Amino acid sequence: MHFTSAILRIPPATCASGLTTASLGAPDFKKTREQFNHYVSILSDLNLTVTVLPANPAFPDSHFVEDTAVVMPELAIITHPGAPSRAGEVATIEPVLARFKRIEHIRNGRMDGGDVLMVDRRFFVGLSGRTNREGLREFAAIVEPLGYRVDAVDVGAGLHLKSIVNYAGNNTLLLSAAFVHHPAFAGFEHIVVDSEEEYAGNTLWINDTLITPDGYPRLLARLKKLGLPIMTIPTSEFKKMDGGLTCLSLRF
Ligand code: CIR
Repeated sequence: MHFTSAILRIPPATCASGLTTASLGAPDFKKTREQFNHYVSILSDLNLTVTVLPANPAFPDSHFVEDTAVVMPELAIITHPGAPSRAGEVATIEPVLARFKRIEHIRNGRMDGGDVLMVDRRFFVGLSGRTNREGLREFAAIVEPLGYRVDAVDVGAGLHLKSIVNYAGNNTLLLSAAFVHHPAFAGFEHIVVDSEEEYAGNTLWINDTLITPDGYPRLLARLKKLGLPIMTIPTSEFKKMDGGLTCLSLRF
């Protein structure tokens, strides 16, 4: 697994009107943009070719671009986001991804990209409030013939699978305690993320560099033991809208 490109979308001035379950107050627009710019600069510094799309104020959550597609070496799958207010976001992503990849679609089921974790030739797909069994079935019908293994994981109360399980390189998963014994994750090393630091479990792996939210010292100490380069980044404004680091880009 090696990424050379990323697609991002500038947060819109309407970003405080997006969906959230957090009780952390409204995000500050200026600070949101600053944190976004910081994220863009980190991906560029890691030598990814970064495509930054214009803000789309009609869709307040549209900078959480990860939910609109699943991109893999062979093709890109345009999802069918589970939240009605986000379904229209895919229309502006498809023509951009079509410049890079053959396109497939989730048509009848529901799926958010935040529920899809790719680790080499495997996909873990969260069944959540946003991704349903029909979405999973359609997804598997596209990727299994290409030689990928697909495992379903019931996300329970979390927003997305990647709110609670992420890949940190070196055959290691960061996961919440409740998922440690899930059979899908057998065969991996585990770093269990403390419940108070659960948000930081959404750490981003880019070609063996880890990008992790600022302000989560216990997880940071454990990540350091992996021996990979680590960068920390402020995420307070995204957290207010249930957004983490993986949500802000499509990487391929
Ligand atoms: C939403 O609820 O859809 C957005 N406010 C946050 C989406 C976060 N996306 C992600 O974790 N992949």
